[in-house]
Amino acid sequence: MLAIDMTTVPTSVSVSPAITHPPTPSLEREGELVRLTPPPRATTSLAMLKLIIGNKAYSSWSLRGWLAVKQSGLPFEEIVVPLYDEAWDKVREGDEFAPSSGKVPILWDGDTVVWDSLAIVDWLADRVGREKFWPEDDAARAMARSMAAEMHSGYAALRREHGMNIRKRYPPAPLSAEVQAELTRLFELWAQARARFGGSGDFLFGDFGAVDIMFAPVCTRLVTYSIPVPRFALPYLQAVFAHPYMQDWIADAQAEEWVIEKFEVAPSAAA
Ligand SMILES: N[C@@H](CCC(=O)N[C@@H](CS)C(=O)NCC(=O)O)C(=O)O
Repeated sequence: MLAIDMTTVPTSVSVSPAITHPPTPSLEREGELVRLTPPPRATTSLAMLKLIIGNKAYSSWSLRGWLAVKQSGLPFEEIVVPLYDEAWDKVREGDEFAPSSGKVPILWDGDTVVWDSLAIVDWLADRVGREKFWPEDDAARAMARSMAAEMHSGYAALRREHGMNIRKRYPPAPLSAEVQAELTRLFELWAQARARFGGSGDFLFGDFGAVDIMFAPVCTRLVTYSIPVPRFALPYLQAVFAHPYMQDWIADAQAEEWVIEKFEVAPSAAA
């Protein structure tokens, strides 16, 4: 992991390795040199991916982006930027943050940028093959895509009231009606996915993929806040936590020294 402090965050896009191209055919026309084809552009595939993320302890969207890049199998440089510290406002104004308007995760693929976790999943699926992220079966894939999108746009109360905090364990506490309703919906979808498409695999659609990536921070919240989980979901949670990528992320989160006080507040006090 490359954890860097704010002063070393690059403020400009990294330069791709030098690439040599075959000469472009050209012709003379009335003394003017005219190119027959535009000069070939450097393909993004030759530059190493660069992923900018926030604190591993707290940044749930960063976890999704990071898992997606890991799942792609592509080599990448990882830049961890501590959120909301004294340098944050300045750092998020930097060139590399501009496309996302200062939010993480941001994936630079050469001179191409993708931000927003679900877009990053899709970009990488296009790059390395859909099968690494999405089920092959049409009905399964339709449900998987819907669930991933629903996670991305929904479960607002759960996200608001139970922020991700990998390092923390709170005792069980009453849940708001909104959160309870969202969890009912969530477990219903998990149960359907497992029953219809889980097969012999450990994850929602069998193999680890985009849907598990999108729900990974929910899994950590369930543990952090000691939220009761239906029996069928326990093996799924265990599989998510046992996944090597999750193990790596959690170890890094535990080792992080940054503390964001506003995210260290017990949910009852926060409500
Ligand atoms: N919809 C975006 C959400 C990105 C997001 O809100 N990231 C948070 C960190 S978890 C962030 O950058 N917050 C900093 C800020 O809003 O100033 C995604 O899917 O990536």
